[in-house]
Amino acid sequence: MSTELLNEKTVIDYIAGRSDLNAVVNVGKTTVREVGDGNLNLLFLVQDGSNGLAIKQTLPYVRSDHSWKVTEDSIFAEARGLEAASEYAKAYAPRYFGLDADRRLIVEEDLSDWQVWRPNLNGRRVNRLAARDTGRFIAEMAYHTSYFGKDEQEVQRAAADSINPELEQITEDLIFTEPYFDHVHNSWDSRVDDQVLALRDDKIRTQAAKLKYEFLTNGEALLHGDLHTNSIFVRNQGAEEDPLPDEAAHVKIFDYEFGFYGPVAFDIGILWGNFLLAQAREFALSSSDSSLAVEEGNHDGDFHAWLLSLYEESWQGFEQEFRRLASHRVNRIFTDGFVDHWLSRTLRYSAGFAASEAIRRTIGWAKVSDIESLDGKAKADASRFALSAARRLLEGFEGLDEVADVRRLVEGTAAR
Ligand code: SR1
Ligand code: MG
Repeated sequence: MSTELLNEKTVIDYIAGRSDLNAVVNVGKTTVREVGDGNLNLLFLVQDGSNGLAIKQTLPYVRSDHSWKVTEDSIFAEARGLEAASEYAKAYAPRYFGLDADRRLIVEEDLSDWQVWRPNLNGRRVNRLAARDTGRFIAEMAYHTSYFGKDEQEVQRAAADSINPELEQITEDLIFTEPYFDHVHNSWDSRVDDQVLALRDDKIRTQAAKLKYEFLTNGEALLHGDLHTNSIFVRNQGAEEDPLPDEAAHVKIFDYEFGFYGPVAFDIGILWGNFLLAQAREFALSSSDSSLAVEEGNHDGDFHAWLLSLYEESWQGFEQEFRRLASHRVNRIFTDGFVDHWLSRTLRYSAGFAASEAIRRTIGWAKVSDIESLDGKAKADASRFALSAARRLLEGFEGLDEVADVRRLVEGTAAR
């Protein structure tokens, strides 16, 4: 049976009944707005003029398709992820006020003075160091939840406690299977028919299968599980004369409901796949005469160069932080050579997962505004770019040696 869903009125009664929450916001002065735009949750922002809270409650169905039933137990994955991030990557996690298991909801800090990254990317706004800090976040979670930072039995217990099969199934279907077959969830601009049909080639399916198998079988660390640019808050950069200091946290990571023990490369790859989609949009806009092409105050050449630098910035943030933490690793057979080997392998699979994400966001069920908000030729151009770059990554991910290869490969797509 489903849990009773809150609405903008009942949220106030709910907070009034919880002394830990009504100590944070003044119930008599609160306003409540439901602002969720994810597929699986309601999200209420509760503000009293000075303080705020965010309440996230799972829906028993997909928001845009109520006939598609989904477990409400994903709230437990959300809670585990928030708890782990608060412990291991505190600077990058929203403050967590706990889980209400009966109501299938969690309460966290209201971050509405931050901005969601994807709309900023779509609006050609540069967010310095957001990629670096997302890389650091991934490293901190990866180290502390894996055999690098914990002893073997602790990892195995944590992995057993973190199973999330229903939500993993969504990922397995939507990312790793459906785009490579004729499926009712898929749709695309007919101008890229040739590229979509070419994804059904046996060689491409084999590459997609290698990635799906890695996702299914490599339970090495607790993942975020859905680390796209709508799961990342970025921050105002400060005034030119008083910029946000480099050592401040430039991101807060939210929406942990897809979390489980999986390959660290999956989180990096989802992030990179979304950088690739932002690039596809940029490619399409700069080669079209759309009025969106150049926004005031933003030289598109600079923005394009910045976008291309994000693979390296995020990887360096990840690698440096991971190596720093791994100097204290608990498993003494993990030599320096093994750390190097693990990082190289993670880099290659990250590039592969980036391809899987870019493909499914272009032709599969869960599309993104980077491409969907374009129309006509620009949309077709962006789709063509995304599919073409993703195909090159899918075919070549196993041969990549360094992160600059990812940028080169994507840059090469633009020139084709
Ligand atoms: C039914 S859920 C569809 C997609 O939305 C989520 O954000 C995940 O990316 C999932 O694949
Ligand atoms: Mg989400």
